[in-house]
Order: sequence, then C-alpha cells, then structure tokens
Amino acid sequence: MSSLKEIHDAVVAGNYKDIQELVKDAIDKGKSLDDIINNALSVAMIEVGDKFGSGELYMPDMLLAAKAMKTAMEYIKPLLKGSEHISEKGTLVIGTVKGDLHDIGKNLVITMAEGQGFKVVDLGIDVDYETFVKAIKENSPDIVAFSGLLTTTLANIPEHIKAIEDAGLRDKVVLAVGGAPVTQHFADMYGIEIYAPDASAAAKKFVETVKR
Ligand code: B1M
Repeated sequence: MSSLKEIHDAVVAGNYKDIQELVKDAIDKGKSLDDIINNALSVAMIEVGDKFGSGELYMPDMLLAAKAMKTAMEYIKPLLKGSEHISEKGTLVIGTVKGDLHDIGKNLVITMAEGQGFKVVDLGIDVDYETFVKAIKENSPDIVAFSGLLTTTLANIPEHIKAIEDAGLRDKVVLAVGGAPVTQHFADMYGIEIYAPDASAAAKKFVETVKR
C-alpha cells in the first residue's frame, strides 16, 4: 500500500495513535509535505464528511478523524516552517465565523500562511463580530480572513463585514474568505477581495496581496 493511502486510511479510521509514524514514514520515502497534506489528509477529511452526510459514519467518527488530522498536522507544522524561507511578509488576522466550531481548515490556512512568513493572529472558532474589530484595532493586519464551514453560519459574514465598516476599518484591511461551502460568487457578493478554495491557494493569494 502506498504511504499516502495508509495516511488517508488512518485518518478515515480515526487512527490518531499511528498517524505521526505514518507521516514520518511517508516523508522518509520521499513524499512531499504538500502531497501529504493535499492528497492524503485533506482528501480523507472530505471523504469522512461525505460518509457522515450519507449516514455511513457518525459524530464520534468525525471527531476521531479530526483528531487524527490534527495530530498529523502537529508533526508537519514545524517541518513546514523549516522548509520555507521565513521573513515577515505581513500580518493576517483569521477566525472561524460566529456560530461555527470547525477549525481544521482554518488551522491549515494558518500553517501555510506562517510557512510563507506571515505573522498570524488566530482568533479561534465561533468568533464574535466585536472580536474581529478589536483584533484589527490591536494588530493593524494587512489581511482579515473568515473561515466558514456551515451554510447556516456563512449568513453571519455580512454582519462581520458591517461591524468592520461601522468601526471605520473596512478600507484599512483586505478581506479574505474560504471554507468548503464558500465560492468566488459568494466573495464577490459581499465585496470580499480574496477567495481561496484551499490553504495553499490562500497563502499564495496573501503573498500576492502584500506584494502590491
Ligand atoms: Co461538521 N459539518 N458539523 N464537524 N464537518 C461539515 C462541514 C459537513 C459538510 C458534514 C456533512 O454533513 N457532510 C456539515 C455542514 C453542512 C453544511 O452546512 N453545508 C457539517 C455539520 C452539519 C456539522 C454539525 C451541524 C453536525 C451536528 O452537530 N449535527 C456540527 C456543527 C457544529 C458547529 O460548528 N456549530 C458539526 C461538527 C463537527 C465536528 C465538531 C464533529 C468536526 C469539527 C472538528 C474541528 O474542526 N475541530 C466536524 C468535521 C470534522 C466536519 C467535516 C467532516 C470535515 C471538515 C474538515 O475539517 N475538513 C465536514 C465535511 C466536509 O467539509 N466535507 C463537516 C478538512 C479541512 C482541511 O477542509 O475545513 O474545508 P476545510 O478547509 C479547507 C478549505 O475549505 C479551505 O482551506 C482548507 C484546507 O485546504 N479553507 C479556507 C478553510 N477555511 C479557509 C479560510 C480561507 C481560505 C481557505 O481564508 C481565506
């Protein structure tokens, strides 16, 4: 079995105990970190979601899969930083929108942005409108990113933007959005400058934005 398939299967099975060993083994066999993240870990989480959606897996399975993914990323994160040329490129404030508790994708975006040399202020999950505003005032970020995984709570994004506008901060930051149900059309609807379908694309767009 290929090492990527083993990692994929371990995440789907929620096998967080062996995951770091499997990742280490794949790296030793020459697999790139990018390959491991995009073609094993992320793909596995999508499969878990599909199986949850179809009733094949249940909530505890999703939690275990999430734990396996996180455990793998704990191993990968320091390697990713070490593999990049680090020079502080800009500041990113990021959080999962109000009402939403998903953070794996957001954390992946953080890992990639840090790997590109960004200082990242992570506001966590279920972030209030005021918390984003306070973080912008305190950190003067170049980019403010919203992560959203639930269709229901994406509806809170216009309120997040309104709070930033009301505080007179809208023209001081570039806004970004991403998450499984988010589209370019959604970003355009609310005048959000950056949409990225995945963490690598997000980091790339962040770098392009601060270069301008
Ligand atoms: Co949730 N959940 N969940 N869940 N969960 C989804 C999202 C769902 C699609 C599953 C399904 O039904 N098929 C569904 C949402 C349906 C919808 O609204 N369209 C769902 C549901 C319904 C729920 C609950 C309501 C279930 C319940 O209680 N009945 C509940 C909600 C809780 C809440 O938030 N209030 C819930 C809970 C959970 C867990 C706690 C069990 C767990 C989260 C654990 C955690 O995050 N710490 C969980 C999980 C694991 C998932 C799935 C299976 C996987 C999400 C994930 O981590 N993906 C998910 C299924 C799916 O998405 N297909 C599902 C891997 C991750 C790497 O991808 O997060 O998409 P993703 O991030 C990507 C991109 O989207 C992008 O880059 C990332 C990396 O490439 N990206 C950005 C993300 N943020 C970005 C920000 C950017 C740019 C790119 O800024 C610029």
